[in-house]
Amino acid sequence: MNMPANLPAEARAKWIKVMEAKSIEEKIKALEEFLSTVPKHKGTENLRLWARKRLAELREELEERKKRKSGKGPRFFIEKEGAAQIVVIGLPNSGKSSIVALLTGAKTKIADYPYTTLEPVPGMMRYQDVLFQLVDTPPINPGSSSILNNRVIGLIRNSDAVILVLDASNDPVEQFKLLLNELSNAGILLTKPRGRVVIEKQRTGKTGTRVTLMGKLLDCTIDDVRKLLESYRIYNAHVKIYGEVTLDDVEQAIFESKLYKPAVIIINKADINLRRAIESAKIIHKLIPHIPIIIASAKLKKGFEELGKILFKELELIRVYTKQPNGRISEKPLILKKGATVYDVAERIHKKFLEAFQYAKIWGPSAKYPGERVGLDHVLEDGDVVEIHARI
Ligand SMILES: Nc1nc2c(ncn2[C@@H]2O[C@H](COP(=O)(O)OP(=O)(O)OP(=O)(O)O)[C@@H](O)[C@H]2O)c(=O)[nH]1
Ligand SMILES: [Mg+2]
Repeated sequence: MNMPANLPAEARAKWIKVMEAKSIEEKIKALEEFLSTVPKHKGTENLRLWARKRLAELREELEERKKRKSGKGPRFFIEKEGAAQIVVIGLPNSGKSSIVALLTGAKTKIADYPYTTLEPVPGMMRYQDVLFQLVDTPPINPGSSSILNNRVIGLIRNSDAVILVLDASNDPVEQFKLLLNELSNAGILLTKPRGRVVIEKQRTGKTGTRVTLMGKLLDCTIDDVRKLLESYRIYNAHVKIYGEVTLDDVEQAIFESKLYKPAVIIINKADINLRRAIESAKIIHKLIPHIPIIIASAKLKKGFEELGKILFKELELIRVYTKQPNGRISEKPLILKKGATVYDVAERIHKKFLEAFQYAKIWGPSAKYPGERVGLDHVLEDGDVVEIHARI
């Protein structure tokens, strides 16, 4: 969604109410009021579209909650388990359930007709010593704002990554475009933005707005950022800028409208039309070069060998093994984000390790030599062993 820069003051003021809403009911009411103050012209078309979609999502979420409270209806929220939650999406009958069942053993219904799956079904998939949670989902019905579509979008928003399942017996390129369009309408990006803006609103104290530059602003100054926030009546906030960011990006961050999710494409049913699968992979690769593509067949159980490794890489994870002085190395790794430091490990083990921290010893890829002594800000790599020494 591109936010029009010339939104009237009244609409901006209403937006604050949306941001400050604490309950879903409040948010719905505030969003309705906001929408009624947005002038109707071409420049605000995307914004109005987005706001209406968000409203539909919120209303459904409210319905869901009511049903859940009364014990009726399916749950459309899956509790996260394992190293990451990966939602498997696709058009009807593409083989999503077959793939999730094959890779996780989950008991999910498979049948030769569309709309077999009506509720999300989770299962665990193993990659070396890492477990990923795959979630089978109902099919996406392109171009409709059906309840199921909104629910799948909701699942994606809450997930760590998506797998797009395309059907080689159909037209995979067309399916990919339809899915991509559906996601982008819902504000979900599969392409990593150049930069990232985090806005932490502070409710208490009159500290003013602080801007921290971890990256750079491309077309504006820190002062412009502050002024923009003030035009939305945000006076107390901490704005963090990562990577390369424009003033537009800051405005979109105010509206919390875009979400990036790492993605992997599976072109399934390659047993039916391998040539088309390969041709389509080439075309899709040209469209979006950075998304990995797997050509596979759930029926023949072939082509999924690299999936775990690819997911691990796309999710930008590392495994770190802990060890007590003179003790054994833990069997289970800690799963951390790339760029994590000894600080993150100490914090994960126990807060007291942070307070009493003296030094850490490191073995593995990030160590200059086995048993290197390092401090809290040492950046770790996949496969490191960490031994923390603390005054305890
Ligand atoms: N030939 C072939 N058939 C497959 C393959 N994967 C799945 N199928 C068949 O395709 C049909 C649909 O499979 P499902 O796994 O139910 O597909 P789905 O995407 O979950 O379908 P919905 O839940 O309705 O969206 C079933 O008849 C499967 O047996 C494959 O790799 N090759
Ligand atoms: Mg299914």
